[in-house]
Amino acid sequence: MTLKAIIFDVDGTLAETEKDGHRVAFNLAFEESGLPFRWDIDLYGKLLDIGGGKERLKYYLSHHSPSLGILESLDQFIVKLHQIKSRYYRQLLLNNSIPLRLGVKRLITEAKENDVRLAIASTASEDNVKALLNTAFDDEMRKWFEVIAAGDMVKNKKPAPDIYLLALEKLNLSAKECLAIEDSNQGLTAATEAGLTTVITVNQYTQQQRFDRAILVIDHLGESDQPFQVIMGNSYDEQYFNIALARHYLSS
Ligand code: XBP
Ligand code: MG
Repeated sequence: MTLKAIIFDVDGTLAETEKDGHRVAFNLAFEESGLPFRWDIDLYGKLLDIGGGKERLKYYLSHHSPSLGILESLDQFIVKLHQIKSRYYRQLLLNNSIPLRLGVKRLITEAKENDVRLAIASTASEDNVKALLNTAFDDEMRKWFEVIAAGDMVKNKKPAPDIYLLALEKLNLSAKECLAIEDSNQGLTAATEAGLTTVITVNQYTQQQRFDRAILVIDHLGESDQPFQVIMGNSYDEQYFNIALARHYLSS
């Protein structure tokens, strides 16, 4: 099959947003709301198993809520807390914009030059995905992402395949014509269950995870002068992830 589109995960894949972005924003929201706990780097790594900020809050708070004296329903409380968190997250991006990972800008430029379409499939809420795209890309490049599938657009978040199926539907393409780029095990499950060939770029939080169903696992997308390290898979002698390599995987 010819490669028609690349579908990118956002958090951890386009940029390392979790540790210094989302996590910090959650803690600022806890502080503003008078909540007595904070999420340190290790704990947050474990909580990342729960996809979606509201779902992560619900999981954590439901173990602590009896002692917190929350008067309204837990779901209402979480919606408000998540709004506060999202405000802080967007402020953090504006003040300190979190850089794109190595090779991301080059790959999407190469995709555009080769008429390979671009899409997003993220567990994060749509506004938070857009906030990252707005701060990390210029006006022109941002428009290259013609499909954004995110957050509550589907009922079941990753590892369910729903968000990838929605991205494929919006692209009007079959899974066989697209490649997914992910950073986590849940993301890999979601993408492969949707039928997508998937490449993993690991990060600090995901490097110990298993990626048996990935076609390629690398440390980052790389650049011509900064080669990637192959953790698993055949890189066909390429030194960095490019469109030629992406095409190999769909044709093999
Ligand atoms: C990552 C997530 C998100 C973020 C928080 O999504 O699981 O929930 O941690 O974002 P992905 P929100 O890797 O699929 O991009 O608070 O906006 O949910
Ligand atoms: Mg991710």
